[in-house]
Amino acid sequence: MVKDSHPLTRLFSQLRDHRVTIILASFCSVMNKFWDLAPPVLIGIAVDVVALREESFLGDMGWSDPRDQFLILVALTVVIWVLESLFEYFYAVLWRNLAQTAQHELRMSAYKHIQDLEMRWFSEQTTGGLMAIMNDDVNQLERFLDQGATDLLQVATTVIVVGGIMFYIAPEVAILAIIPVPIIVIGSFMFQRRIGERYTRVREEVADLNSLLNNNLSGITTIKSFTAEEREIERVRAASETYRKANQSAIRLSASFVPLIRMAILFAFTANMLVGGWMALDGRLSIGAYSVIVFITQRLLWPLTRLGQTFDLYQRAMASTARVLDLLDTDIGIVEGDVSIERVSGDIEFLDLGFSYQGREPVYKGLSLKINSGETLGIVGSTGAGKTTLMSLLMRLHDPQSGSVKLDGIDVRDLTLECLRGSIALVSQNTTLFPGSVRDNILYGKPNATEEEVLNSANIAEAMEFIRTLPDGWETEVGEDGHRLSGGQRQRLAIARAVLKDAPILVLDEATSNVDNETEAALQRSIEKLSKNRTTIIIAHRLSTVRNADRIAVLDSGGITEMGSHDELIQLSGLYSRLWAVQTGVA
Ligand code: TTP
Ligand code: MG
Repeated sequence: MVKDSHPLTRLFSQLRDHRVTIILASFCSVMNKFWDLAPPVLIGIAVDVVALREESFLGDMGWSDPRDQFLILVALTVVIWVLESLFEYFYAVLWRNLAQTAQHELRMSAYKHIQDLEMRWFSEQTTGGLMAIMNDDVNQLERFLDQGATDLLQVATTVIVVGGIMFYIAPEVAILAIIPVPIIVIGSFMFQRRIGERYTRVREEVADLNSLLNNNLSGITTIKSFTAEEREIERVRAASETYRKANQSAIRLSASFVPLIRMAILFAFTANMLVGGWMALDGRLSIGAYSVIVFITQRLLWPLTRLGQTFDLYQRAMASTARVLDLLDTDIGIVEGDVSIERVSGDIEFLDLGFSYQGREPVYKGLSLKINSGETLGIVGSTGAGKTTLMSLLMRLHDPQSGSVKLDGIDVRDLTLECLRGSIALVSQNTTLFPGSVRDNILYGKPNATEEEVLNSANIAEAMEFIRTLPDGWETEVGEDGHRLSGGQRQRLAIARAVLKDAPILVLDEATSNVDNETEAALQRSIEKLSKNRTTIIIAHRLSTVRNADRIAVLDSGGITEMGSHDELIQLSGLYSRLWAVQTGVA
């Protein structure tokens, strides 16, 4: 799909599976309007019958008795009203269902696509912005399909049918009635442009207001602890006020639209009344035809007053469609390979790595590190040294700019993501728990695990005891991101989840930083057992956490500066031994 083709074209191609529905729905909208325009003609015929009796239009068709003519008229009216209602029902059902389906499909493809995008892309987005695309923009499209598409079709039908009837009856009068139409359409469009700018501002202001509210609600603890309530009220007040002002300026303009259109229609209406009336007096226009003209001009009014709104709906929908489809067109930066290793043994090698986050100083300058299968490796280094990033490169959350990462001798870029990420159990520094029960959160590591496996992993993670004391035990809801648990409890659930995954490689990134020393010691013993038959990488600031590792790597100034067992590193009298001295209080 070409990015710069018109959003409507792109939308149609997105909805191509629903072509038949769109055509049927459009047909029903047009037919509904068509029959909706019939009553003025019926009134004209009725007047014609009363005025001309046997000589009337219906009389000419062969029904000479005026009483019969009225019976026929009634029958016609019933048929027309039934048809109009039927088509109304069908277009409403078809468009609305299409709108819901399109909304659902678009949201799902957007979500699926977003999930596959690389971390680098995410770091350039705001959650608020992405939410806006998946909610507001997708909804906007629904609103357009629900109402706007029918409106546009029906305005067009009205203008064509009313124009056609008038031209048939009295071409001179028809021209007078049609003259304002293009002016109104162009006027609406220009008006829409101007109000569009104001609506854009409203949209921006509401986005700002929302992200402020969002941030404040999730940061309520910080606000309270700094007793910043007054300041925050002031900030919210200012943002809400700006939003109100933006809306008011849009309202001022939009409220003037319908009255203006009404004035334009007034011209057509009075001109018809006058010119048509004179023609009727002169006998050049039958009384029935005159009635049709007067009544049907009225019918132009209502759809045209809605035109501004409809254009508005249309433009918003197109802008939203463009945003959603642009998102769908975003390239997935991380392209997976197709090699899948039968049994990963857990040999990891970082070779001459060069990597920097966008617009930042390089994190590594040719870092090389080999981790043997089954080994337990500790990684230490100051804050921001690049420990977490190294694990991100291993899992291909990012790709390095130079050098390579290998798993069992195979470049990770050649592996399927399923194979690569499936063979690594990660307890990350910022664990995310999902709303749900304690059990659900542990099961996240292996949804089809048995009860025994779940209990076993909770045991290893030293989580059994506190789970038992929770009000609902295993079924206790942990809340959004586990906020109803303590930091250490969250960490232990995260460990249990990773243990349950039972992968050949286990990565613990500051996984025990929030638990007390006693619990950590217990955890270390179980992790040691666990690490017997798998490659284990332990990242920690607390050196006692990595002390028992087979080897410890010190990450500093973009490379591995020291490497060896705890004792060897102490002997070396480098950074590690200095840190050890500080932490144990011997310095
Ligand atoms: P990390 O790899 O996150 O550093 P770390 O894990 O060693 O630090 P800590 O002990 O505090 O957990 O980050 C390495 C550098 O990369 C750091 O300077 C911050 C920078 N960085 C970015 O520029 N963008 C990012 O998205 C991330 C995650 C880090
Ligand atoms: Mg880190």
